[in-house]
Amino acid sequence: MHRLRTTVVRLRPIAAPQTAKSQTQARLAAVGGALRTFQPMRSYTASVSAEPFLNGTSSNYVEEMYYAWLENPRSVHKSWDIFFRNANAGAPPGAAYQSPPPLGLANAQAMVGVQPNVEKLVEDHLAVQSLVRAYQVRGHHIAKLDPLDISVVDFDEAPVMVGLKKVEFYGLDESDLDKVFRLPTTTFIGGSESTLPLREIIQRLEMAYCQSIGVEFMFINDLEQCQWIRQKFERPGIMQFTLEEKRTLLARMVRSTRFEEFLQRKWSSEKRFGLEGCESLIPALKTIIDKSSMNGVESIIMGMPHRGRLNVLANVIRKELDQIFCQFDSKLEAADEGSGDVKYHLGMWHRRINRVTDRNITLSLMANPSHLEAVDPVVQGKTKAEQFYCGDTEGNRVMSILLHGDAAFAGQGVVYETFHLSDLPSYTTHGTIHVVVNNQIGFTTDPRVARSSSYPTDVAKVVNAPIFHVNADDPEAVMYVCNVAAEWRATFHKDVVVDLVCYRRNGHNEMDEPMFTQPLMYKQIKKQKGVLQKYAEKLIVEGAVTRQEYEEEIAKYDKICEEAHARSKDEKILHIKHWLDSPWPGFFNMDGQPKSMTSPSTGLTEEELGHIGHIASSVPVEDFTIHGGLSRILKGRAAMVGQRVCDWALGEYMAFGSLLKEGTHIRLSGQDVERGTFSHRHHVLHDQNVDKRICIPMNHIAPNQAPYTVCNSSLSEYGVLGFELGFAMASPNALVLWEAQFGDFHNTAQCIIDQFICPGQAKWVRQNGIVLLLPHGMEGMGPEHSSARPERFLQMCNEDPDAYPKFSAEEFAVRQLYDCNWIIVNCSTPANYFHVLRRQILQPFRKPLIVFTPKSLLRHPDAKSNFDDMLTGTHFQRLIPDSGPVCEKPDGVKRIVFCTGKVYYELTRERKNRGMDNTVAIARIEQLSPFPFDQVKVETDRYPNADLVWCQEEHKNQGYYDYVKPRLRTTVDRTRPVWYAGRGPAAAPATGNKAAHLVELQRFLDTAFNLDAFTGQS
Ligand SMILES: Cc1ncc(C[n+]2csc(CCOP(=O)(O)OP(=O)(O)O)c2C)c(N)n1
Ligand SMILES: [Mg+2]
Repeated sequence: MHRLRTTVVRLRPIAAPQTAKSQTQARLAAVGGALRTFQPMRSYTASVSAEPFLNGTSSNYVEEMYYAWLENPRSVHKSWDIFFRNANAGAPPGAAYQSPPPLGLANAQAMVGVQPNVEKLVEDHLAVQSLVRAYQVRGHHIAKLDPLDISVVDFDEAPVMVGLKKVEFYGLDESDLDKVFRLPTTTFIGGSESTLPLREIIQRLEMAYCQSIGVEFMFINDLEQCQWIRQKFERPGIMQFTLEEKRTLLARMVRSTRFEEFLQRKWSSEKRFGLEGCESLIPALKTIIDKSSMNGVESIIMGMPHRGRLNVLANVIRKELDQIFCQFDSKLEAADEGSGDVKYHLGMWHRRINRVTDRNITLSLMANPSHLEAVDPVVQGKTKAEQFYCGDTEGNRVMSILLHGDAAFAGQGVVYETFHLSDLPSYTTHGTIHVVVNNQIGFTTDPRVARSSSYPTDVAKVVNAPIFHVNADDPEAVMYVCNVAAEWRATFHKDVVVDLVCYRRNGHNEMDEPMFTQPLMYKQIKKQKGVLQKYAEKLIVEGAVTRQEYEEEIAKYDKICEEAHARSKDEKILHIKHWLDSPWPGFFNMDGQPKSMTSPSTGLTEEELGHIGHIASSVPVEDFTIHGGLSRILKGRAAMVGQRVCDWALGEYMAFGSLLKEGTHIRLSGQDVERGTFSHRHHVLHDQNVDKRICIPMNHIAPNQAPYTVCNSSLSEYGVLGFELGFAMASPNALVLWEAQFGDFHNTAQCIIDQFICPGQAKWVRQNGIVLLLPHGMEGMGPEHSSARPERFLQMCNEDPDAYPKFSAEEFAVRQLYDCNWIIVNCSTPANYFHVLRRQILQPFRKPLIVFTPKSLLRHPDAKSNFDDMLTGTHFQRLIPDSGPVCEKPDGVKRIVFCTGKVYYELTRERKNRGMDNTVAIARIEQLSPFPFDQVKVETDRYPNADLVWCQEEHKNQGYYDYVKPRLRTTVDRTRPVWYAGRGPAAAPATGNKAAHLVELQRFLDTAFNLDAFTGQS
């Protein structure tokens, strides 16, 4: 708006040689192209002050006319035609206007009556244009959106100045209602007419914007998109449906309504979070799916909360009804693992023929936790992955639909985080259709105290998504907006929101009494006729169906339900695997078990290491200028390769490069991961002379390699981690990693960790191999940025600390891994990091992997690995034993210090300084979970005369101590005590004072090497 005004103020005559045609082309190009600017078409030389009617308020109108004139000079009034011609021909300021030739009598009267004055003509047209615009901007405020007619939407009491009675507001009066006005090009209400009487204009605008649909779109800063929406809602006669469409709609309403009624009849005391009050959700989703299938979509991934979930499973995804009904039988026995949390949380995957389009379509509903909206980014990640694997770069074949409750949509921040992913190159799914079940209540809380925005959907405006509010008691209007939403997505590949304004007939669940808290609303709801009944009556009156047909349709569906119910009683066993949202065909054997129980060697040949090392230290494209500092880094890498050693970054390179070469896709995402927070990675090289020219050497490893995706993310943890988890769900054959900027930031994604990553397999039988890289270490940087909170991850391991696992020696490691809920490692060497990344893919099952990654070790001269530790035959070391002088005389060793991660280097330095290399052994537990009981036992047996110390740099109530201590005790059968050397308990993860940090460090190192430290203690 502002831009249009300013450009018109700059109106200057077009340079003479330019033809109107070329101007029009320029305009069209500007509208359709990426650069949406009007500047090139404007080259007027005269000041606006010389043409008094070209002031700010008339400028919109004049601009519209000018565009229309460019396209067709006859489309504007003769006087304007002359003005624009004169202006174009370079007439001096003030001279371009000429009195218009007299109009034909009839025409003149019809247009604006006796109109001697062009200024009045302009003003009246401007008024009409403003009126049109008022409807477009604010018509939704007065649309009849609320079936209960008690709408709680707060528009700050700003009156909407539209309607036949409010024309004075625009400087018009009642006598103008029958005058004919030319319609601006920003409206389509005229259909094929370009002029209409004002009364008709208003009536048509009321039809378009103030009935059951409220369109919110004028905030979109793209003219083409606004025009597209206008024509979808303004064209006369748009809301007409064929008989067949109406009957299909009725049949869908019957299914939706009778399904809930059936459940209510059979299981009246069960919670089902029914859909009553928003039954049109089912036809809404089906319309979106039909239309999208028509547009070529083959797979739809859906995420939704509790409300109406069973109905969606039954009537949209088409899960067999008996499979749903049997979930209400508490005597079902579980046939497989999983918590059996079927009804409200488990997902579903189903391929079927879409009856309307006769095409195959795969529908999946993602399993989700109670945590509202948490599944949103997960759905997006999975959608992105499916698009990626089928080469669908535009989102034409795979799409997502997200359902929301009104309270959750407004309240949960992850909604905003997910919207912000929607247009980022490495995260876009090319448009999501959001459907809000806006029952105007969240549990017992009404919107007036639940949100500060007018609508629950306002968050979507941040990405310029159009919002179609619709009265859910008008199923035809619902169907219409859903069709438009699907077309919008297919046309612009951008997000869109359908806001189904409805009510909730029962309490939050069927056991709740809503009258406690919403007495007036529920008095109204009790009076409310059901939407099916209302729609059926409408169609019967119209003659679209007979009452008998309607009743037959009901009886038919009731019978289907009854028969399914009878079948469900035979169901004795619950197969949770039938409720998987992402099958991994071919990855498991027929019984869903791993194909083998061995982990192959994760090492590489010398040649492979050399080759990847070479790529890591070179620029594999011509004429590419990298930064001088980076040249030095690459030279350093080349030197390391020459010496057959790796630092941390090179170890990671070796793991990624080799997996890519072997055909595994790798996706590394997180804040600043391309360079690496600590400037150590540099996976994307930037040409210093050419903007946006980049090179990713990792994609130049081998001709048939898998692609490498490395992407800096938005500054979000919850959204991005959820997204990557979803990406990792789609296929077991990809290494998907999310790196936190610093490990402590993971807690803003805690919900994804707690609800999905940690218990995902146990709850939903779905394995996931996502890797979390969490920089961690006490380095005197203060309480922030220090701790990735290992204690929290360790506390959530499903392993019994008090029981020594009963596995054979050969299978010990792999069986432990298979049984665990996640793997937690803190590697102290690049080689071990390299191995654990490769093992993640080479092992025959998938588990989440949490890696506490180093900061100072990235450049620590001792934290390097020799190629020998990465060669074929080598593997990940769960525990790295002491290989120094202690090995020669183990009996003489007085103490064995167990530790993990970076503190190892501090311990070895201190030991050396104290000359205790023969008396104290140091063992590194690299894999914390599953705990390497077997290997720890080897160490404790090796040093029978040593006392056992756990040393950590974290505070005592943090880090690993509480996790490790009982396991060490179990390992030695509680025959030896386990002592602690580390910082004392504290509330904050680290001191903010560097000097205090160093004092603390020295103090616990003193304890670790003081052989009398624990004497007399028990
Ligand atoms: C993150 C989160 N916080 C709180 C809850 C508890 N809770 C369950 S449903 C609900 C109300 C949801 O309201 P709305 O989003 O409008 O959905 P509706 O139940 O009305 O369909 C709440 C607060 C939850 N499930 N998730
Ligand atoms: Mg609600």
